[in-house]
Amino acid sequence: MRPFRLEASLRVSAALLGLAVVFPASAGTVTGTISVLEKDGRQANDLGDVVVWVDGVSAKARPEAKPDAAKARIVMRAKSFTPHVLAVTAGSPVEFPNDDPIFHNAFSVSGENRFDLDLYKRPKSGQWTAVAPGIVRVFCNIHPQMSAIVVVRDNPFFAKAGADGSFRIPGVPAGQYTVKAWHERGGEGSIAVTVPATGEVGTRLVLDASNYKRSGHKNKFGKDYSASGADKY
Ligand SMILES: [Cu+2]
Repeated sequence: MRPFRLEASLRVSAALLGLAVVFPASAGTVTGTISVLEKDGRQANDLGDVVVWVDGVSAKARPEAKPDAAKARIVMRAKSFTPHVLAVTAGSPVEFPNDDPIFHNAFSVSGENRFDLDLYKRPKSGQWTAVAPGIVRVFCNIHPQMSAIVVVRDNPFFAKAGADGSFRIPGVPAGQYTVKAWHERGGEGSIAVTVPATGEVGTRLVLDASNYKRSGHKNKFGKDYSASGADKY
């Protein structure tokens, strides 16, 4: 009876806090810091674009598990996607409102998450629903400089790092997992962790961006962006 009561009391607490996540009775917090080292050994200045996740948690991915998942959005403004990096669970809708008075498009050719929202301008918005776990690279078919990344996960245990590289993922069911971190230039890194039944486990990961080479991308037809294309809109 005792474990049931404990769980029941946690459910009530979660309900009182307005949280959609029902933490299991035995759950710990994964916390830590991610570093991304650039060519000259200095720290990257966009650590807030690092996504950290706990791999292999059997808890089902539920779009409602993250309180803000239903409102996930990437705004097109001043010929740029903001935020540049977003993390959601598979099945979550992502809105792409255009805040510019000119046409933009959002498309991806990233595997199962391929999509194309066509052309629209302010105040219209488009929506895409994340399909499969993975890294989704989003571009605009008119402006080659516009890019965003959506990290799609199969469980709700993920976080974006803070500007200082710190992160915190609460409510992870106790057990042994791999924690992974991903950054656009630093790539993916991973480390094994044992999540305790209560309390925290600290971890630290360093991603190496020193070998990163910037490369261009094709438009949604798999062709090079033409200089004249942008003039049409
Ligand atoms: Cu555009």
